[in-house]
Amino acid sequence: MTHFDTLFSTPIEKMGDFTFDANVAEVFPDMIQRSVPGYNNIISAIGLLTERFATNDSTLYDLGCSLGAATLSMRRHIKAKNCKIIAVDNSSAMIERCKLHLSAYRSETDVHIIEKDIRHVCIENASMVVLNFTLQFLSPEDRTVLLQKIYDGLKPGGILILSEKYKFEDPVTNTLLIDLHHDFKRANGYSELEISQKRSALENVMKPDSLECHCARLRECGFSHVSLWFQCFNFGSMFAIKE
Ligand code: GEK
Repeated sequence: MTHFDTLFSTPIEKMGDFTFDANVAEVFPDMIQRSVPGYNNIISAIGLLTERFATNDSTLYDLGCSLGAATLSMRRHIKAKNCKIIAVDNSSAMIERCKLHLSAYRSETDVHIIEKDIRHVCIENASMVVLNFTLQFLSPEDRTVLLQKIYDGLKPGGILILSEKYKFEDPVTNTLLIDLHHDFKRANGYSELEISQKRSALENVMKPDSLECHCARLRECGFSHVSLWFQCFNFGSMFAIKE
């Protein structure tokens, strides 16, 4: 059953910070598709990248897995033998629903769905790590520490997929891309009130970096091949490959 996202549709007197609670988990598939331009394309491409990058006897990580859309896409496309997937999220509501969601489909690949803070997850023997719109919720210091841990835990030839909302240094570009994102949300049925209330709720919890900042940080961590492979307005996805 589809649950439509109406969480910000009526005036909220005391706007708190956005949290991934049970109300959000319930409407999440509708919310993310109507809010994140290109989300479905990215999920599909994660499958294509899995076919190429998952290697025999390795582990694939989905960090900040929410309901497991990226995990499902990876699981469907693994061609290598004896892989396992570790899907992690620190929202109990998300993890509960993720388990239900994944158990609805049969597969030979082992998936461990873990309720934990991704800052405390050990990454090892990884051929692929996915951070699909999750890094942006960590503090700047934690972002660097996590990316370094991912680099260290990847096998040579392993890949990180990093999807994020971006900010742009040039003010004209930044404003235009934010406006286009809001047009996208309007076209998907969100009202002005929903757009502005969601924006306020996210203000303190999600601070986007620029593409330049992402590239520089990934290179500093040691990644040799870093590229943006998808962009729609101020949202996009990069890959970073360890040599
Ligand atoms: C998808 N990847 O559908 N530790 C663990 N989980 C966290 C943390 C943390 N420190 N911080 C945030 N999260 C998904 C979409 S949503 C993106 C990812 C969005 C989790 C949080 O609970 C939420 O489930 C997820 O990261 C971000 O492909 O809603 O914009």
